[in-house]
Amino acid sequence: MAAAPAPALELVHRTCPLCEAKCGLTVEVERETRRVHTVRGDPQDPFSEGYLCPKGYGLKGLFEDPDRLRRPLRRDRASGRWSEIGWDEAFDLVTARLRAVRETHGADAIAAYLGNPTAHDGLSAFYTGGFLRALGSRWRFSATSVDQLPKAVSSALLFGSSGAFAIPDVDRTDYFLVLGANPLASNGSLMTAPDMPERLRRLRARGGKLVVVDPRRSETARIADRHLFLRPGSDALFLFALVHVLFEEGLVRLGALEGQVNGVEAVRELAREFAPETVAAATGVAPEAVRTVARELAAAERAVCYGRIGTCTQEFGTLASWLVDVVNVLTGNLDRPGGALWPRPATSPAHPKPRRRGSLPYARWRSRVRGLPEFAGELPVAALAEEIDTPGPKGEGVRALVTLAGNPVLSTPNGARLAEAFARLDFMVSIDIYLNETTRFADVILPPTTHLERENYDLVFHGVSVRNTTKWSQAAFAPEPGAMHQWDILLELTARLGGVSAQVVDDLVLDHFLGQTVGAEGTACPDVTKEEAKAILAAETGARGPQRIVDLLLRTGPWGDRFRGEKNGPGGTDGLSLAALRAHPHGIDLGAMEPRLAEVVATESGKVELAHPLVVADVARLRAALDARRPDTGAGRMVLIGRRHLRSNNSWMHNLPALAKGPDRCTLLVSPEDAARLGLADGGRAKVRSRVGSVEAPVVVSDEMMPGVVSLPHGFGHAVEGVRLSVAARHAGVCSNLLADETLLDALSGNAVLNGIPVEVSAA
Ligand SMILES: Nc1nc2c(c(=O)[nH]1)N[C@H]1C(S)=C(S)[C@@H](COP(=O)(O)OP(=O)(O)OC[C@H]3O[C@@H](n4cnc5c(=O)[nH]c(N)nc54)[C@H](O)[C@@H]3O)O[C@H]1N2
Ligand SMILES: Nc1nc2c(c(=O)[nH]1)N[C@H]1C(S)=C(S)[C@@H](COP(=O)(O)OP(=O)(O)OC[C@H]3O[C@@H](n4cnc5c(=O)[nH]c(N)nc54)[C@H](O)[C@@H]3O)O[C@H]1N2
Ligand code: SF4
Ligand SMILES: [Mo]
Repeated sequence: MAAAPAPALELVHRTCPLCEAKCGLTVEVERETRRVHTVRGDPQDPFSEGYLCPKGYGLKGLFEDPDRLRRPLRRDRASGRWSEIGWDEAFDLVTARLRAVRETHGADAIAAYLGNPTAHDGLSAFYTGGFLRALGSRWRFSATSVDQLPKAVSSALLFGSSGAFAIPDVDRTDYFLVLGANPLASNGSLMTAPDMPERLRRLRARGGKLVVVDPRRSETARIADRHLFLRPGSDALFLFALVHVLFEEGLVRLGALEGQVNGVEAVRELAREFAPETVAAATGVAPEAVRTVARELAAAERAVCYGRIGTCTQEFGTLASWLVDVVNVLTGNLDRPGGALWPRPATSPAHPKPRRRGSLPYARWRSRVRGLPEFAGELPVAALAEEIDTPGPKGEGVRALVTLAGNPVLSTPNGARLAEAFARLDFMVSIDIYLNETTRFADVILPPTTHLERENYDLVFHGVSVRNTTKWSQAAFAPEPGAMHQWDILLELTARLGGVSAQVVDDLVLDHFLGQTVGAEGTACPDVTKEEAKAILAAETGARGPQRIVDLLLRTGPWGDRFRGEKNGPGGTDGLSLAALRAHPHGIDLGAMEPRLAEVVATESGKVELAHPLVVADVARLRAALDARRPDTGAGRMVLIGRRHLRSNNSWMHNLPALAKGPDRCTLLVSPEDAARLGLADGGRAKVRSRVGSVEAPVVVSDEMMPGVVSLPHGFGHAVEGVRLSVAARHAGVCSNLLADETLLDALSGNAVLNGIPVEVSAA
């Protein structure tokens, strides 16, 4: 008997869209039957060299997940029932309702919230700005203000640009000082570097040192040369003490930065009062340990200080983020190989001239209820609930909401208040792939295609990568009939809100990028007219959609073919274009980061501004907190921090059986001292209370916790009415953001405090 013909397996190469590491994946698929055989790390990817984590494999589960939404849904408010509707009907309904709110109450009655996955969908990113402009509201929120906002603010103050994140050169450094990051669980953030375990192993193998400062002996701390316990929220004090020692012991060496930096003396003055001995009680770090780290940093040939979530989502997030870069400047490690550098994405301008900015995009408007400052066009999400549930005397306030790839009910502070506020909205639309804790309040859910059905190009994370590379992600499958890409959804909504055709909007978006890249002096291609460029793009890439914009940016970028077949590629090879990327499906290596300070710094003076007045003013707040920070562990008073697990991704991958299985991960970690003092037993249950809420969680007693600090991961809490998450519901956990207090902020940036939340802990 003849064997049945083996199914035709095809290999699809793409970049994993799930976290910032951006691993190259090879997906083995059977196109005809739309089956995913397996997902593997791609050994030929020049950046990730075959690495992947369990979440990468999760793309298979995500594609197959029966709970994942595939058609627009409409909720009947009376019955609470959901029904599938067609796209046209959905778009009509959404535009009519949003317009009605805008006409009656003004554009600011509509708020928008953008979640984390928007950063990973490069092709739809081109259309988000236009969509937000079509909404016309200044009430824009995003996951930025529960994440990297303090780093964006400090980078804007130091370097004149909120996107100018200096990235640790982990592959070449000799001394890696890590505060508030756990790359062995998170795989790195604002430091795109696939296979952090191997990179850190190599660092140590070449004689380098890894030092981790964290209130928990994290997975990363466990493999470090030294781990220092630090009281949550006291990083700015610790870093000021480091700076103090650098000055006191004459260890400051600007090196090549000499003449490029203003404010060194001002920083010396500010640091004077923060001696290691002065801050020790507040930080919990022994003065001698601070001095040792300062001396080692200064002595290392190449060293870098790096801070992430733990240094951002806390009371002094901006000061801590600023001090991280201050330390790099004072030790001469900014803009130097092995220190912190700025990557050069293939889609960035070929001849960047920093755009000097007169004024900072800060506090140009403020939130209505609490007067919180806008930054770069956004308000802090900690203000969202009150903007809905506290109407003004004339009925002012938010009445309609758009969420795009976000789950703020689980991800932002005081989720309970936010959920109540969402239930009061006149209208809500969510562009999302799940009916979850947030989208259950929507009137309409518009689900885009899932990752394996779309092509992708990474626009964000090439800009924070420890190495310059470029790669086009292939789609594994055509979209299911009747499915829409996220960019197409945004385009259609923009067009309908503006009363024009989608093609008109699409061409406007392209035109915006053409204006920046061709046909004028100072652009990459002064001798290529817009019309010529548009015609070439239409012929080679298509007459609509985001692919042609990627093609344009690649051709006009540092390695681009300039529309003239120029050999600007690495090593004098053919210049980049989308076609060139398609011909290299594993990606192209573009080399290590290189110094480029003059291209990046966009301050008025053209120099790094070490002592911006806003930062200097905020130091008074730090000083005032110094005394208040002595550990007070009486009567069960503790502070809460979060943590991440390799198999979990914020709030939304708990519905995939392969990832969700295994022991309960939503546990409260408690130090043995605290457990004994509070009468908590390993395996028992604890009640954790904060000003805004309380939850119960299973206790794990562990000496990895600093006494006085407990840890609960975020992103859980799936046991709520009305969600369609059958797997997640069985591993529901509790939501740590029911404890996060929306009134606790990093005052300067408005970022939420998610680490260092005062709580009371008792046996349940
Ligand atoms: N306590 C505490 N809270 C935290 C943090 C913490 O450390 N501690 N971390 C914070 C951080 S760093 C972040 S980034 C935020 C994240 O906050 P959010 O972005 O609000 O939350 P996510 O959990 O990432 O939810 C992503 C949403 O997008 C949907 N989704 C996934 N892929 C797609 C897609 O391709 N298109 C669309 N349209 N939807 C999609 C998912 O179903 C889900 O609803 O959480 C923050 N919250
Ligand atoms: N597996 C997995 N990977 C992820 C994510 C995920 O949810 N799961 N989320 C992704 C996202 S959106 C982001 S932004 C990144 C975040 O990437 P990371 O910043 O590496 O995130 P965490 O693993 O939360 O590490 C934060 C560390 O800060 C410590 N910490 C808490 N408070 C303080 C403090 O006050 N001071 C100091 N010094 N340390 C403190 C915590 O104990 C923890 O070890 O991860 C990304 N990658
Ligand atoms: S570390 Fe995991 S989730 Fe992150 S990009 Fe790689 S495979 Fe994807
Ligand atoms: Mo994040």
